[in-house]
Amino acid sequence: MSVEDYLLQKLKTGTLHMTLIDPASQDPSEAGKIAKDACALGTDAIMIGGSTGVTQDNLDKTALEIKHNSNVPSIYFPSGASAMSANCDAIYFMSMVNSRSLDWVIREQVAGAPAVKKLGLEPLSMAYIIVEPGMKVGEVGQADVIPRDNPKLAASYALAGELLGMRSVYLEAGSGAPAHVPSDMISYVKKSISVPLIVGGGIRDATAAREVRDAGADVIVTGTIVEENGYLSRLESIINAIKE
Ligand code: 1GP
Repeated sequence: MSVEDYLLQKLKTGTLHMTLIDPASQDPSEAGKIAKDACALGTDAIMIGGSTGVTQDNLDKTALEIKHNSNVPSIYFPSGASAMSANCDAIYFMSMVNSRSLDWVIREQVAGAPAVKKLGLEPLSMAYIIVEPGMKVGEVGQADVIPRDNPKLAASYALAGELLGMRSVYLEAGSGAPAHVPSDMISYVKKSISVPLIVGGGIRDATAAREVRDAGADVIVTGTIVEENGYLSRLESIINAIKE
């Protein structure tokens, strides 16, 4: 079964959780341990990526350890075309649709497409939308961040992505954001599109995860918490809140 079919099947049972692991944040064996823990707690997929510091070497080694230690698909969440690994099951083939730079809208995709094809990576097409504050990814990606009080603008970007043929939409507040994407924006975007809605950035506890789920997110991504000591109980309460 393709990763996309797996995700679509699982979505029929409720909201999904994905654990984001940044290859630049720990050594590969630690990444494998995090993946194993996250699988045991019920995460639905592992995303691998980060805004800076991902190299061919740390990506290959981290993705391999994750593959050996998990029983869910691993999806590469790239920051550009410079690193690509066949050790991942799929790749978010994504465009930062609100970037001011053509690099992140299409040029990196042009540079990376032949390697995706050659490696046989399954592409999961996605419109990536950066919401205020945007954090590092908003800065690096030169995003025209969506103001937090403008859900209509977010929905227009999301719908434009869907109409261009993109098969999912990601609302991103930025890793480590002090607040997640506002609930009214999530609801407004969810009502405007018919493809799965992924939400991430700044979701740090069960209350926030529940709020994001209830607002209409189909997939909730958490990253930073697994980089902190004693992440197990926190990750467990977030995944339980999403699945309850
Ligand atoms: C970043 O949305 C993800 O791309 C995860 O964000 O690190 O804040 O959980 P956090």
